This record gives sequence, C-alpha cells and structure tokens, in this order.
Amino acid sequence: LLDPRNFVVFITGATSGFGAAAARRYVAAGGKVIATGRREDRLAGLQAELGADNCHVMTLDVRDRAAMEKAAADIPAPFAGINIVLANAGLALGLQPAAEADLDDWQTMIDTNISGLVYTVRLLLPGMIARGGGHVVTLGSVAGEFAYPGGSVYAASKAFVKHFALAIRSDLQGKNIRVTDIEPGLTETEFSLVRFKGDEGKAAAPYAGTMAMTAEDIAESIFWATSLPAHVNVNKIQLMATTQAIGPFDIYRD
Ligand code: NDP
Ligand code: 8X3
Repeated sequence: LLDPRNFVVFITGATSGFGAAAARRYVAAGGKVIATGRREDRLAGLQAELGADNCHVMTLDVRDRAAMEKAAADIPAPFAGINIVLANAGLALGLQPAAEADLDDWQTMIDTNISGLVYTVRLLLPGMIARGGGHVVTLGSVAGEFAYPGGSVYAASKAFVKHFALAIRSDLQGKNIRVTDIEPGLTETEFSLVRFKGDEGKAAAPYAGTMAMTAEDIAESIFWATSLPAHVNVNKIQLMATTQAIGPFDIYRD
C-alpha cells in the first residue's frame, strides 16, 4: 500500500459532506490536504480542527475559471506536491420533470458539475505529471448510470463525470496517473438540503426511515482506492446503501 503520510490532496467541495470527510480521513492518516470551497467560515473551521500544517484552505468557486487558474498557480510550497486531486464539488438542484425544471438550475449544475470538474482536472494534471505521478478521483453517482424521474441534467452531468474519468485514463497511459470515479447512491450529507434549496422537510425525506450511507463511508472508499499499490487502478466504485436497490422499468398504461 502507498504511504498516506506522503499524500497531498487537493479537494474541491471540502466545506461539507464527502469532501470534508475525506479531508479528515487523509489528515488522520498523516497526509496533507488543500481544502477548497465557497464557504470561508466552514474552511476556517476545518483548518482550525485539522491544523494549518496539515490543512491549507482556499476559498474558491469551481465555476470561476480565472479563480481556478489563479488557485492552481498559488499553492504554497509545503502543499505544492499535490499527488491526489479529489474533484468532488458538485450539486443537484431541483427534482422537477424536464419540461418544468428551472433552466437556471440546469445551468448551475452544468457549470459546477461539468465545467468546474474539467477546470480542476485540467489545471492540476500537468503538475502531477511533472512530479512523476498521482491520482485523480472524481465524484460521479449512481445517477450517472441509472436515470430517475426529475434527474435529467443532474444525472446527465454525472454520466459526463464517469465518461470523462474513463476517457482521461487513456490519455494518461505511461504517466503514472491513476483515475477513479466514485459513484455513490443514497448518502446523507447536505446534498438534499442543497437540492431542495434549504427546505429541511423535503431534504430529510429521502433519508427518512432508512439507513443511508454516510460521508465517512464514501471517504473510506476514496481513501482505499488511493492507498492501493501504485500498479493498481480502480476504474470506478459504485456504492449503494444496503437499503437501496435498483427498481423496475416504469411502464405507462392508460
Ligand atoms: P454536500 O452538499 O454536502 O457538499 C457539496 C460540496 O460541494 C460542498 O463543499 C460545496 O461547497 C461544494 N460546492 C458546490 N458548488 C460549488 C462551487 N460552485 N464551487 C466550489 N465548491 C462547490 O454534498 P455531497 O458531499 O453529498 O456531494 C459531493 C459530491 O458527491 C457532489 O459532486 C455530488 O453530486 C456527489 N454525490 C452525492 C451523493 C449523495 O447522495 N450525497 C451521491 C452521489 C454523488 P460550498 O457550498 O461551500 O462551495
Ligand atoms: C446523488 C444520488 O440518487 O440522489 O448523486 O441522484 S441520487
């Protein structure tokens, strides 16, 4: 197994959910993280918890290409040896049928889940290659594999993530860069609170009366994939809560 004390992990979306749990997991194992996101107060809290020697924070919006370019060029020396990029920032907005969905919501998902992802990966890959190797971890979803009503652009954006991850692997042959797409199902984080725009009742409903996965479960799978011996590439990991399964096709009848 690789020694996690050598890990330097750049994380998008570290203010909550999987990203925050992954930051804690890597630092607990002796690694260093660069934690990023838009909410400065959350980043400050995470840094206070993990220590400034282990956790560097950068306030940034992954949709802002210029800010992303500046951030990638601005990593302080102790954290400059990034060898894991966790491209995790993302969101779902709304669950309306396609003909009723808010086009601004669709745009935000495309800008965040697709544009933000490709900025992150494209800007950080050359440095990792120059330093001799590393690992890109993307956050896809079961939604990228199984369509569901109201999923539309969110599901399609996650299909993009999955295929982007597989495709860049082909370009990275011989560069010692691994690529893994993590594809979780039902996991209780702030995901639903964001999807339902702060409506706590609606946000709680997907998790009510069941045992969803936790952010720590997903962080563990990310940590596992990146800790395997360097000659092993996990292409993708699809995880569901034990209480979640795939339903039948939906047949309309008069
Ligand atoms: P959370 O809402 O808990 O966390 C999302 C993170 O993304 C936050 O840190 C948020 O930070 C960040 N983020 C959102 N928009 C931006 C932006 N424009 N710029 C920078 N950061 C941004 O959700 P999860 O932890 O559950 O989600 C993480 C990833 O996992 C997402 O890509 C999601 O689609 C995916 N996923 C989630 C599943 C689930 O059931 N929870 C299942 C499958 C995949 P901030 O708001 O501070 O910017
Ligand atoms: C999050 C899981 O099923 O809510 O990607 O789309 S789901």
